[in-house]
Amino acid sequence: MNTQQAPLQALIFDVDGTLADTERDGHRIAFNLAFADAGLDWHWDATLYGELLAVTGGKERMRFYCERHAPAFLQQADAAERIKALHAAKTAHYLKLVEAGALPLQPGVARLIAAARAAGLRLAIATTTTPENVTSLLRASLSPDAESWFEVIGAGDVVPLKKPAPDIYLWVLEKMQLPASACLAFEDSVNGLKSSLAAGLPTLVTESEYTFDHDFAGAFAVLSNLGEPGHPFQIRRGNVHGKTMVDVDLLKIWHREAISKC
Ligand code: XBP
Ligand code: MG
Repeated sequence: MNTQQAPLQALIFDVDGTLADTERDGHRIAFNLAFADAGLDWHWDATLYGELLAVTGGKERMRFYCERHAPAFLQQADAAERIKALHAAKTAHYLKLVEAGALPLQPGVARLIAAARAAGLRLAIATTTTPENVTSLLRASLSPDAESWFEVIGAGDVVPLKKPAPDIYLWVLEKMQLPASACLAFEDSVNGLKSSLAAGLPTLVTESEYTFDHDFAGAFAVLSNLGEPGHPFQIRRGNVHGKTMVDVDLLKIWHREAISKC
């Protein structure tokens, strides 16, 4: 079969902002706890953190912060090791927050994942965050065995270039042995969208706390969230074909429309 006409086979999800709103009350808190543990006077308030989110990846984000606010830190011969150690401490704090149930899933995520599994769609993850953060969130918020629902989990430093580079999505596609035209991606940020689009993936955007004002040009639809029964999504852009929540039928329609334009 011509891959351009391939039916929808797989869904590839971003994690932070897409599965759960993890940044302000998760990653940010964990960074600040790690800074305090290390005796640093750095504190990332919610506004500053929004600016720092321009850079994906925790180690990269700390370096970006230092370049602007603590350049002397980077002059140290062991700056890279110290950033690595801070990041390990941050991950430990983040995992505790996740395990405590501090980061609930976005509306419609559990419902759509269950429906996709029931429909036989293959599932994968493509994220810049650390692998343990993903598995822990899946276990805490979906099911103790939810990690096994995802055929491929592409995360963290498995590729050298993080989003907005396409590398993590291309890595996942390669592992799944699927063309981009057989998949849909789910993203919440402009960096994520650039990454998925550059990998050739038709992409649905659902907004998150820090991303509602991003420019989502290129997404086939932009919604407030996936919607739940009785709690419809709000449509920012795109044709939802009369639906009030995203379901597998709607994904198949969007996928057909997207690949017919390729
Ligand atoms: C998510 C991120 C991540 C987390 C931090 O971006 O930028 O870096 O904030 O994770 P996306 P780590 O949703 O586009 O993948 O600290 O584990 O790197
Ligand atoms: Mg994201």
